[in-house]
Amino acid sequence: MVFDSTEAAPREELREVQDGRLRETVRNAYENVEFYRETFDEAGLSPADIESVEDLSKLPFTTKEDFRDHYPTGMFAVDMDDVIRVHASSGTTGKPKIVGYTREDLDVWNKAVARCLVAAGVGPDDVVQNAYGYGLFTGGLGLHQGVEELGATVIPIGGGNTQRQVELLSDLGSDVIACTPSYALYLAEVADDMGVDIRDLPLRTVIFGAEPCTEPMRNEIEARLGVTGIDIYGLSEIVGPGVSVECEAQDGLHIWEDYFYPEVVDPNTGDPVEEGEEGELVLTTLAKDALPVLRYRTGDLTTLDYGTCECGRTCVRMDNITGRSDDLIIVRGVNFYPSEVESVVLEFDEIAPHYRIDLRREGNLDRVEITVELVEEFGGSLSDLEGRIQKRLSNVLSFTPDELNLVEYGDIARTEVGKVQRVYDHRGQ
Ligand code: DLL
Repeated sequence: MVFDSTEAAPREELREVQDGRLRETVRNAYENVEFYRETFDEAGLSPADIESVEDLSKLPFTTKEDFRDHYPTGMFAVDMDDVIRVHASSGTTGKPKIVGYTREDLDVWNKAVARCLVAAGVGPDDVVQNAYGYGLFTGGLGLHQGVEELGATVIPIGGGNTQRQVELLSDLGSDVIACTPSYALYLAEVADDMGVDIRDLPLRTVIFGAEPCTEPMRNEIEARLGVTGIDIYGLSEIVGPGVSVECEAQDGLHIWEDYFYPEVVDPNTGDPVEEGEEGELVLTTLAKDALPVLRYRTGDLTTLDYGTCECGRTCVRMDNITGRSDDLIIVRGVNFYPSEVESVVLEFDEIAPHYRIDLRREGNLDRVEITVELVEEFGGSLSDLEGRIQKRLSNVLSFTPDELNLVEYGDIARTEVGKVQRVYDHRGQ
């Protein structure tokens, strides 16, 4: 089942659509956004030089700094009169990135999210509980309008209110819940405390996104809630949720290529990498009027796979994003990603799926402290457990963290709304 036939169109047909839309996008960006006009002029390029997606590599990248430098609306290609909605990225530092949509842009976004829902196995008869935050964050309204576009039922509860979420899952028999992966796990804990077993409820799918979810974490969500976990990806600068999603095969996220053109580049050199090789995802919008974006460096690390998917969709698949190029932690010359710590945390039944990493500097030396939580019913030997966890961490990270704290169940702050923070870097303070 697809929402519209483009998702499974022959690739030559898709390419024609992409090329036509790219030319239109480039023209719009050049004529209406001073930043792009200057960028083209500096590179000695004119819109006529970009005839097809193959010419994209001639263009410089657009970066997060470019958005910051043109805060709040300097990247817009239309007057505010034609913008009917604004949103903002959920960054925790600095100024947020303000993004805007014309009516046509919202229509594209609605359709992109509706495609995602259908790929996730959601149908018009389903009830979708939307636990993404409403407001400037694109998650809430983004998912909401996609559910309406599809003609399914949306419960606009938003983030937080967790006991009420559990009640509604039960009282309205929600088939699907959309939320961050960390919130899905928190929901399971609260349901446990309320004496409700979510696995006995009709809920069958969690559409999670907005933050990384490793495979072990997905398994945990699926087991604790008795659901299929479907990963949805997106970012405000490009549209919001709905850039890509897993289909029921759970084997990569289909990017809606007629709306968003993907490239993967080496994060250090900016050169394209081979298909299947990991690098930074770079996206170009192909159907956005208010905010056309050319070659945007997302910071998210992934690979692309143009192979055929068992679901019949021809749109390329990207791998689940488990890290960002700026997530990389470097301590004492060793590199690691928080997702590697997470994979270890999730291997142990004796600890809960929550952790935090604190980085400190003592003199000239960096220290890594990892804090994990014991499960409520833990009754074993602490020192034995600590030894086993440290051993696994050393194997996976190739160094032994300076400190491993085992704390009581519930001691690590949960996120009720928004994205969870795992890494606290105190080194610059
Ligand atoms: O988080 C949009 C969204 C809302 C996506 C709801 C999915 C569901 P921003 O606030 O602009 O937009 O943050 C975008 O979040 O560059 C990634 O680093 C991260 N991210 C989003 N989805 C995923 C995902 C929304 N499925 C930034 N897996 C992106 C991993 C994700 N990271």
